[in-house]
Amino acid sequence: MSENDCLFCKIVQGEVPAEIVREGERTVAFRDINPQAPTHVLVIPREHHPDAASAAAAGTGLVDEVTREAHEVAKAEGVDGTGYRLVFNTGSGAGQTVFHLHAHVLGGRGLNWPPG
Ligand code: D5M
Repeated sequence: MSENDCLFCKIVQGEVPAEIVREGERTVAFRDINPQAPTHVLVIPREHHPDAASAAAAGTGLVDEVTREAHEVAKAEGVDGTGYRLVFNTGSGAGQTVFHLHAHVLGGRGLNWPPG
């Protein structure tokens, strides 16, 4: 999918509404539309990268920043103490449906392992 018709680029640009919980210079965090846990927030870079691997390959520290922002979200949501899950679905076989890098921050309930 190109940047032009990327759903999460449209959220960054304010063209698609989202419940934004945190904004950084290079990142935006918003609640998942289909929450799988009491806390389910997506952290994305403003810049378009299809997945975490391609963002990491760019070598600009963006994946680190997404991860730091995810921890700030977990703290703000009060789930850092009990623990939270940070998920980068990568590839359609792993369940990735939106091809703009996003970290799922999941918490607020017991989380099983292995995931489904
Ligand atoms: O995760 C993609 C996630 O994106 C999935 O959990 C639903 C969520 N989603 C899809 N559209 C929206 C909008 N408009 N707002 C908020 N959240 C959204 P993946 O890892 O690609 O399966």
